[in-house]
Amino acid sequence: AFAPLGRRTVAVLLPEQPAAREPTWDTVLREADRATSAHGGVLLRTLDPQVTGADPLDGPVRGPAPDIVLASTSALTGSHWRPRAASEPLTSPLPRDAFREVRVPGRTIVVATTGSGLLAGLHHLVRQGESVVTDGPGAASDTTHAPALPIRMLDHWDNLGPHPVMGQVERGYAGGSLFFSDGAVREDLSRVAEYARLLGSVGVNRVAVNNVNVHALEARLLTDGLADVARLADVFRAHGIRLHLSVSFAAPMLVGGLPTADPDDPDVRRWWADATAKVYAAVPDFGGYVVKADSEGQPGPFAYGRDHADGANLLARALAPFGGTVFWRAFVYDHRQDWRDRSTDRARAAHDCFAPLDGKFDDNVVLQVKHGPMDFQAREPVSPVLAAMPHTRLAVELQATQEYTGQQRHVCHLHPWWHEILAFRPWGAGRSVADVVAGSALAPGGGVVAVSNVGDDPFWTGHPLAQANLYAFGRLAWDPTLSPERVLAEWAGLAFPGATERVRSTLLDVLGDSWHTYEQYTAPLGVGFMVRPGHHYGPDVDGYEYTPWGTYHFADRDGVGVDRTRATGTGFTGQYPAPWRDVYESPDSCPDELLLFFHHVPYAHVLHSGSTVIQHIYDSRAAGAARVEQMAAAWSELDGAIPAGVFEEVAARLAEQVRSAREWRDQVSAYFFRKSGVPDASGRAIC
Ligand code: BDP
Repeated sequence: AFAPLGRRTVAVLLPEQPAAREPTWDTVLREADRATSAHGGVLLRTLDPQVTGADPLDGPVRGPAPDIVLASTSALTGSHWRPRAASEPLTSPLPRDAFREVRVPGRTIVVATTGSGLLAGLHHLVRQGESVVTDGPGAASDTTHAPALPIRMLDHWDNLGPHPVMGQVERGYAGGSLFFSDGAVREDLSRVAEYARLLGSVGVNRVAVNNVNVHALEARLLTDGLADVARLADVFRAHGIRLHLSVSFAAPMLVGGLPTADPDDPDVRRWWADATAKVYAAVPDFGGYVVKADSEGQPGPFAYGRDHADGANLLARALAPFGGTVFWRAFVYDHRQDWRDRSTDRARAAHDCFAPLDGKFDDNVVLQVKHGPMDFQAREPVSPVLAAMPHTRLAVELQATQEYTGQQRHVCHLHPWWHEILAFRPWGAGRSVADVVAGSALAPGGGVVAVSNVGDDPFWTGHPLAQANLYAFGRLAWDPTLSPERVLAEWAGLAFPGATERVRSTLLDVLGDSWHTYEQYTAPLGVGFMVRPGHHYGPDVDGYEYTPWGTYHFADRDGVGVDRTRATGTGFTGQYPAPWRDVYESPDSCPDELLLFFHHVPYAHVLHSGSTVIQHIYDSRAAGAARVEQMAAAWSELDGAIPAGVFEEVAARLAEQVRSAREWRDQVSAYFFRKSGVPDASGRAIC
C-alpha cells in the first residue's frame, strides 16, 4: 500500500511520437492515475488540451493548474519555461533511471529522459505523500536523483513444480512460486504484475525467475519455454525490469543433445549462440543468464579442465551481440571435504578459485559474490573476493529469503546487516563495498543482488514483517547510504497507512534491532551454522560438525572456534588486504562478533567486552531469548489497532519465535556447559 498523492492535479507530459514511447510510459500514466483519481485528485494526460496550448509548464490555458508535473525531457523540447529554482534547462538529458525533482512554491516537477527514470520519479513523489508539494515562499529546490548502483536485482530460487527435497521454492518461506505452477509458467500473471509493480516502485531493475540449481524441467525454459518466458518478460518490462534465466552449464547436453558442454568445443559454442539468438528473438530486452557452476553438484567448466573465466566467457560471447549479461556466481567450494582435514577451509574457496582470474572475464560478465566467505550466516566477515578483483565487474549477493535468519518465522530485519556490509571498507579507508559494486575506472559495477523472499503467500513474504526486508533491499540498492532506521520508518508509514504513532513506534521497536537479537540467541561470536542439517531451521550444535560441508566450530573441552590465521590456521586472513589481514589475524584486535570465525580460543578467553567467551555465550543467549519475549509482548498491545489478519499472523509467528529462541538458548548453553564444565557465573540453571 502506498500513501496517495492526495487531492492533487497531476500533469503527465510524454513524447508525441509513438517511436519514442517506451513500455514504461504507459505505466507512468497508470500509476499517476492510481495515485490521484482514487484519492480525489485529477490526472491531466499527455496532450490534454488543458495543458497544451501555451507553455505547458507555465500553467494550463483552462482548467486546474497542475500541482505536480511529470515530464519526459523530450516532451519538453521547445518549452522555454524554466523555473527559477532550476539550475539548468528542464530539457537537459539525464542518465538512465535518473530523474530531476524541481520544486517551486505550489508545484513540484519531475523530469526524466527515460520511462524508467520517470517512473522512479513518480514513485519517489508517491513515497512523500501529501508533503510532495509545498507552498512556502522559500520552497524552491532542484535535485537530481540517480541510483548509486547500476544493477539492482532479485534472484528467485523457484522450481517449475514441487521439488521432492526442496519444495517448489528452494529455501522459500512464503508459499509456492509466483511465476510457476504445475510444471509451467502460470496462465494468469495478474499477481506477477502486482509483484512487478512492487519491485519497480522500489527501484529493482532485474529479476531472475528460476532457481540457480537448474533441474531438467527448468533447463527447458531456455528452449521450449520461450513463449512463456516472453509473457513474464512483458509483465516485468512495464515496470522497467529486465528478466533473466538461471541456466545449467550443461544445457548443451541436457537440452541440446550434445555429448559435451566443454567451452572449447565449437559445437558447444555454436549451440549457445543459437539458443541465445532464439531467446532474443522472443525477448528482445532479455537481461541474460545467471549461472551456478561447479558448486554443490551443479555442472561446470572444471569437468573439462577449464577455468571459470573460460566457462563464463562462453556464455558471455553468446549474449554479447544482444547486449546481455552473464551473472556468474562465485559460490564455488568443495562440499565433499574430509572433515578430519583441518587444512581445507571452505571460507578460502571463492578467493582461491576466482582471484587469480581477475582481468580474464569479458566485459559482459558480472561475478556475483556472496557477501560473506561462507554462506549467508547471521554474522560473517565480508568476502575478501570483493577486494581482490579490480578488473572484474563485481556484484554482491545478499539473502533476503531468511534461510539462516529464522526462515520468516522469526522477525529478523536485515537492513542493518546489509548496511554494514555495503559500508565496509576492505582497505580500511577509502572505497567501501558499495563503491566496489558501483564500479570504477577499471571495471563497471555489477551492483547488488538479493535472493528473493517472496512467494505466492497472501502477504508476499510469509511473515508480514519480512516485507520490510524486500522494501529495504530496493531502497539500499538505490542508495546504500540511507540509514536503516529511516527506511524502516518509511516502510512502516507506507505499509500501514494512517497508522497511529503507537503502531509506528511498536513496528520500529519490534523490527529495529531484531537482527542483533537473532544473532544473540543463535550461533555465537561469528562461528556460524549450528543449525539442523538439511532444512536449516532451529538449533543443532553438532549438526554439521562431522559432515563434508566445511561448516565446523571445532568445540572441544578446552575451547571453540576456527583457526583461520596465517600463523597457525588455514591462512584465510591472508586473503584480506591490510589492515584487515592483521586485524583479523590476532585475537587481540579481532572484533568480538567475529572472534570464533577467525580463532580457536579457550572458553576463558576474555573478550573486548570484558566478558569471557563462555560467559558471553550464556549471557547473550539469555538476553536474546528474553528480548524476543518482550517483542511478542509489545506486539500483543496492537490487538485492534491494525488489520486483524496481519495482527494475528505476526502474533502467531512471534509465539513460534519465542519458543524457538528459548530452544536455541537452552541447547547452545547446555552444549557449551557440558563441553566446558564451566558454570554460568550468573547462577542461571543450565542442564
Ligand atoms: C545455500 C542454500 C542452497 C543454495 C545455495 C546457493 O542452502 O539451497 O542452493 O546456498 O546459493 O545457502 O546456491
